[in-house]
Amino acid sequence: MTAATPPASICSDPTDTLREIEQRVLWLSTAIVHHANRIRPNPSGLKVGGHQASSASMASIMTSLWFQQLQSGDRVSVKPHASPVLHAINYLLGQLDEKYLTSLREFGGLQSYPSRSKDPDPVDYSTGSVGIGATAPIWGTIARRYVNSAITDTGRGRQYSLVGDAELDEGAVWEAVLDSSVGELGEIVWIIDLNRQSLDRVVPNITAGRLEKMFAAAGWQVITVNFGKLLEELFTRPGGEALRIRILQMSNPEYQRLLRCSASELRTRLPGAGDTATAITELVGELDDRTLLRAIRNLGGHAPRGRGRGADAASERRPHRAGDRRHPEGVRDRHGQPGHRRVRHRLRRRHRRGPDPGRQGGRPGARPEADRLRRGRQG
Ligand SMILES: Cc1ncc(C[n+]2csc(CCOP(=O)(O)OP(=O)(O)O)c2C)c(N)n1
Ligand SMILES: [Mg+2]
Repeated sequence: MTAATPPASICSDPTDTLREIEQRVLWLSTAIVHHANRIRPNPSGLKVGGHQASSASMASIMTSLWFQQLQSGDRVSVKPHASPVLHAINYLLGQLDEKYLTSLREFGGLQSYPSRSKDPDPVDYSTGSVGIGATAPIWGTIARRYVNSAITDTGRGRQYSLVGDAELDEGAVWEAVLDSSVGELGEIVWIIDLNRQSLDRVVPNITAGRLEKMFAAAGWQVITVNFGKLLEELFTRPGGEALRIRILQMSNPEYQRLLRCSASELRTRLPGAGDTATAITELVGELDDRTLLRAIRNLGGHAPRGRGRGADAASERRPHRAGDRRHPEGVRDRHGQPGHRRVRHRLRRRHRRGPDPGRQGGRPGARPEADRLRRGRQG
């Protein structure tokens, strides 16, 4: 297996360049799974597995992150099912030998899920157990702040969690989101991949609006990047608002079905049966087949400019985005103190109180770190 041939031209528009890279990442991540299941000899006949759709929904986001956004101090926790995307990116960056591309889920090869200890290429966080990967960067942030304030300056950076929408079923996620000390960690950025799928199944009732409200209620800054440039432009035309509402209100299975329609089927199905059907029919009647097929899949998560907008709008003071290295003191918490100092004070208070009893016995189920943070807040 080899990567696609080099681009015929170096594109002057950075968005076009990103698009070229994204296509390679998408192809490679799909091919990594395909090869493991359909090409590699499998004498035992045991199922190999892998999740191509789960990688496809992350290809644009991860391309934008790695090739446009990330800086040296940043760390990323990648949702389990997107491990082929991470390996494809590492390969393109020269950090993974080509021989591994044919080794997904093979003994000694690329792991099913990102693994710091077993994968041969750089992985910031191991994420096999859903929920753990999403929240691990919180501990990474606290650890880095502590090391920076108590031992030596190791630099700063954002801590990204790339989270599957079905990962939000995990209780550990909401325990972390609701913890008020997490609200002071401005480096944290979670990117939720709302692909409406879980374990290759379309989930009928994941509603973006409800999730937005849950994060916002916990004090997080929420930036929703729903649509790409083409759809945004269509929404400004007569019938556009009706189209926007129709897409937002349709069920997940219906939307997924439209992605597999021919242009003529789409013209029949997309308007729906509501009062606005005529307006939507007239609007899509203005579009040629190719534009119509592009429009229905023109979501924000696949549009580099859309993600750029989201990143630019993110605050440095609340989770979702902060901790810019251009600010030497780091992020200020709501008391006006640099956040890392606050963590240091907590740890000092604990030190004066003596060792943590939960840690002494090493009892199963003890959660000394969380307990310590809570006590620190009260003390
Ligand atoms: C604690 C735990 N429970 C269950 C699983 C099995 N599992 C693996 S990925 C996943 C969720 C997949 O859905 P999502 O996060 O939305 O990713 P997508 O496939 O859509 O990319 C689950 C339940 C797991 N890995 N860990
Ligand atoms: Mg999903």
